[in-house]
Amino acid sequence: MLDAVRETASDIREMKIRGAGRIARAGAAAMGKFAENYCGGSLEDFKKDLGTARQTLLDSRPTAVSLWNGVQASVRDVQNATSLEEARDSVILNSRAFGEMSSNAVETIAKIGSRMVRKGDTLLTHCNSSAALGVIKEACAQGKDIKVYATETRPWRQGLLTAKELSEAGVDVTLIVDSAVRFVMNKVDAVFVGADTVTSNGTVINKIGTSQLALAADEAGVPFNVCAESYKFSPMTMFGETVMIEERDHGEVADGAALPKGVKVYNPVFDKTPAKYIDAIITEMGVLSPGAVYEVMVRQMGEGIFKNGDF
Ligand code: RUB
Repeated sequence: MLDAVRETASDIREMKIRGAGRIARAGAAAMGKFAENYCGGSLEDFKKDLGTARQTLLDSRPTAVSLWNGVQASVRDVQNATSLEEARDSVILNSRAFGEMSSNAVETIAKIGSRMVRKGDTLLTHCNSSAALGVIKEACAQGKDIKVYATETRPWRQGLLTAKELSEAGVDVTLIVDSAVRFVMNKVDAVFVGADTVTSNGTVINKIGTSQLALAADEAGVPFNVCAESYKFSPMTMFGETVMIEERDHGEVADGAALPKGVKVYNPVFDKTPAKYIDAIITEMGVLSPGAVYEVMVRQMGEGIFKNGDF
């Protein structure tokens, strides 16, 4: 029964499924499928096995809170279920609802964000974010005649996926190496990137190098916009938890043969951009300033969360 969940977790770990929104939807869908195929005995057994499925998915990649939120949304009503059937149905329905909400949120962000793009603008994006690319493709579809610089995004080179996707959508796209960002920034009118996690103080965690884009944008006076569905907001950070930055294998940076003897490799794959460098966080609820994230989180979770100092 756990095989399908393990397969999804492995696809996420190996980045066959990647990007914070996609892994959240895949995680929620895997929970739904697990419930659908469950043929164990009691409600108690189901809760135990569901807990294992949940943890298997959460252990796949540590940084994007979207995965946690997707999995959590799927299981949230199980504690109130009085029968196995009720518990299973709630997981199936909640996982579907999360998937739909997530896809709709990306579409809404595309519409909202595209209004922030002017005719003839040159944009810059980093990595491969469906939310940010949604904005860019929508602006292009509106005939805004935009140009886009896409960073290569070492070491995994997600920028190639971005360049392909934008080119296929008819966008005038130019690929640059990551170290060219500061040099090209004076040709750029606005930056649009995605997010894996947004903390309660408005810090954005996204692909390694994002904070360098933000610094260069700040220096050049270029607006730095983050496209993030609200399930990228991390409730844990309200209570002091820090976001774990994933480190991946050194082989992604240089394979064994290319690496001189005795040389170590450090491969953190996300970084943190402080709120002061962010002009706007574009969500499905509208455009927020980073300083508004805390209030939105409180509203989303309800004031009751403060009773126990926990979420
Ligand atoms: C992907 C990445 C993306 C965010 C947002 O990193 O950093 O910018 O996940 O993506 P990786 P989206 O390739 O390591 O998963 O907007 O699609 O959720």
